[in-house]
Amino acid sequence: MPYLSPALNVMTSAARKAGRKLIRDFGEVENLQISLKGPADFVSVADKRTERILIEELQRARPGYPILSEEAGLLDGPDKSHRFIIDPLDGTTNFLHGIPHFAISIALEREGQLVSGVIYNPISDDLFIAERHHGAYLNDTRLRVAARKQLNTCLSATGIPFLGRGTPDDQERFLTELRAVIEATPGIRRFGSAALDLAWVAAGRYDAFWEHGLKPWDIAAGILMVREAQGVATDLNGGERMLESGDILVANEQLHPQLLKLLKSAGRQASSAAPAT
Ligand code: 2AM
Ligand code: CA
Repeated sequence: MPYLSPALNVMTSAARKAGRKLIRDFGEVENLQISLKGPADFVSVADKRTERILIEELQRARPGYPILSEEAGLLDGPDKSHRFIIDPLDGTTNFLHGIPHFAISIALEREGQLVSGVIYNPISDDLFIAERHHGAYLNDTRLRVAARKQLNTCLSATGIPFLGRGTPDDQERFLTELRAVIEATPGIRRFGSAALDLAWVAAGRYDAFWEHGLKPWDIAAGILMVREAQGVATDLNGGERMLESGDILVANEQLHPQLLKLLKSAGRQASSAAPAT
């Protein structure tokens, strides 16, 4: 059975409570697909409502902790040694299109270190949890990253830049990376929820995941999840500044250095091809 610290217990029940609301709202979105206006406004209300439930639950149990949240920004609190980092709905585009692949993500930092994480897909009822030094679990099953060692067997997930996000150079770098990974590996997936991508690497479903320009709430819980499943998580320079830079690569110990080398060399290739400014 997984070890549930008191904080992880609070985070898990907050995620489950908010998840029940998301399930009901998701049913409504499926109905709205056929309306001319579409479900966009409804989804943004659903997103904020889920955030409110999470914040209420977390604040009730841990009133002094600051909370960094996707919609509300930073809600400050007097306890400077802790911070919750939450995403009420990761995979909004999937939710909006009636695709049942999205999650609630909640992380807890203590003294600047990630100590607890929850990623919950309410539709599949997959509850991923991690506690520093106590492992990562999917429901009651302990997680371990996959053992595949070679790039020619490595299934990766990634995120594709969208809605003009990033500069043309960022997009060029991504396309160069994509080409390098396409040439070296048997498959790449883009499922649209960074939190679930990370949880799935922890669960050994994907062998690796990389993306640029993510936000702390997309990845904080997932970083702990992967590490507690014996995986390696770094930024794309091989450093620890994932939350600051928004760039991330996760994989097992054998694949991580191979992918890092591949992606770095693709990044160099893209920047040397870019016209001087
Ligand atoms: P979000 O659903 O909470 O916004 C994947 O690329 C990550 O980028 C997701 O975790 C997603 O988080 C975020 N994202 C924001 N806008 C997106 C879009 N239009 N398409 C795909 N992902 C998007
Ligand atoms: Ca997100």
